[in-house]
Amino acid sequence: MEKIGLVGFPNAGKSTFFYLLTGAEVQRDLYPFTTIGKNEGKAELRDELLIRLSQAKKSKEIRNFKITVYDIAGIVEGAHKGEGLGNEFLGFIREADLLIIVLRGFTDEKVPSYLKEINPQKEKEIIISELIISDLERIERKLKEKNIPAELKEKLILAKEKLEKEEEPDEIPDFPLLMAKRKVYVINSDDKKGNYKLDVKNPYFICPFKILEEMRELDEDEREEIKEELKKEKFNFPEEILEYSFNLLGFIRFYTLKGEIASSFPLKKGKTAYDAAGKVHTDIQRGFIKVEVAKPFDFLEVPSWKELKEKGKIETHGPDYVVKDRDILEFKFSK
Ligand SMILES: Nc1nc2c(ncn2[C@@H]2O[C@H](COP(=O)(O)OP(=O)(O)O)[C@@H](O)[C@H]2O)c(=O)[nH]1
Ligand SMILES: [Mg+2]
Repeated sequence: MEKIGLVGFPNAGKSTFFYLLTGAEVQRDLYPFTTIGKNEGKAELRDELLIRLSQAKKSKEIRNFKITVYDIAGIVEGAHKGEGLGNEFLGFIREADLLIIVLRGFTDEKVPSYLKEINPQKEKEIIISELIISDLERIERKLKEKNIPAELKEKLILAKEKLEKEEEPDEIPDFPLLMAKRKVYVINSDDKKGNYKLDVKNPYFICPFKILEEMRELDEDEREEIKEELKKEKFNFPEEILEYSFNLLGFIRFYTLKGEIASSFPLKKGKTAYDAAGKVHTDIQRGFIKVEVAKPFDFLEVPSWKELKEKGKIETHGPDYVVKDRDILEFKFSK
C-alpha cells in the first residue's frame, strides 16, 4: 500500500500533524532536527458511510483500513547539498508515494520560524526548488554512467527538460523522482482562512494543527462546538486532507459487512473483484467463485442481503468485475 510523507521546514508543524493523523506521540520541541530520520505511523481513514452501514447491519465492530504516514525530518535550504540531515532526508522522501507539504502559517514568538517570516508561498517555492535540484543532480549523475539503456536515457532527458522549466516530470519506473510524486499542500494556521494564498494548481488546505491538538483534551460537546466554529471559518480538517490524498493516489474503497465486522478496504481504481478478494483474504481469492454487489444506499434502505436479493438489488459478477467506489461486496468462494 502506498505511503504518505510529511515534508516541510523545521517547526512548520509536521510532527503535530503526524500526531493528529496517527495518534502516535513523537518528540516535538523547538529544535530544528528534533525528528531524526523518520517516524512511521498508521492513519486510519474514518468513514461516515461505514458507520451508518454498520449501524444498519448491527455489526459489533468497525474496521477501517489504514495508510502509512512518515514524519520526516525538516527540510532546509541546501538539503540537496547535505545540509541539515539533507541527503538522508531526501532519501526518506523518495520512499513516499505522495508528499504532504506542510507550510507554516502560524505566528508564535516562542516557536522560531526557519524563514524568519511567515510566508507559506515562499516556503513552498524553496521546498520545490530543493526537490528540483535534488532530482536534477541525480539525473545528471545517472546520465554520466556508461551503458544506461536507451529507453531510460530518453526518459531521463525528458524529465530533465521538464524540471528545468520547473514542471513536474512523469514518473520513471525504478528511478523515483521527488518532483514526479503527487503533492498536497497544507498551511498550518489558526489565522482566518484567506489570509494566505498559495499559487498551486490543485486545491490546498488550511488546517489549525495546534487547536485540533489541544481539542483532544476537551470533552465531546466542547470539541463539537469548536469544530463547528472552525467549519464556519472554512478551516479544513485532517480527515479531509487524508481523504483527498487517498483519492489523489488513485484509490477507491469497498466494504464488506458479512459476519459481525463491518470493514473497509482500499483498492486502486480500475481493479477487479478478483483483486479485491485478495485484499480481504488470500483464501477468498484462491477459491473465488463469484461476487455479489450491493450499493450502500440500497443497503441503508433495506439492510438485509436476502431482501435486497428478492428486490433485484444485488448484482452478481465474476472475477473481472471492475469494483466501483463504495461497493459492498460479498464473495462466494470454495474453501
Ligand atoms: N502557536 C502555534 N504553535 C504550533 C502550531 N503548530 C505547531 N506548533 C508548535 O510548534 C512547535 C513545532 O511543531 P512540530 O510539530 O514539532 O514541527 P515540526 O518541526 O515541523 O515537526 C511545537 O512546539 C508545536 O507545539 C500552531 O498552529 N500554533
Ligand atoms: Mg518534527
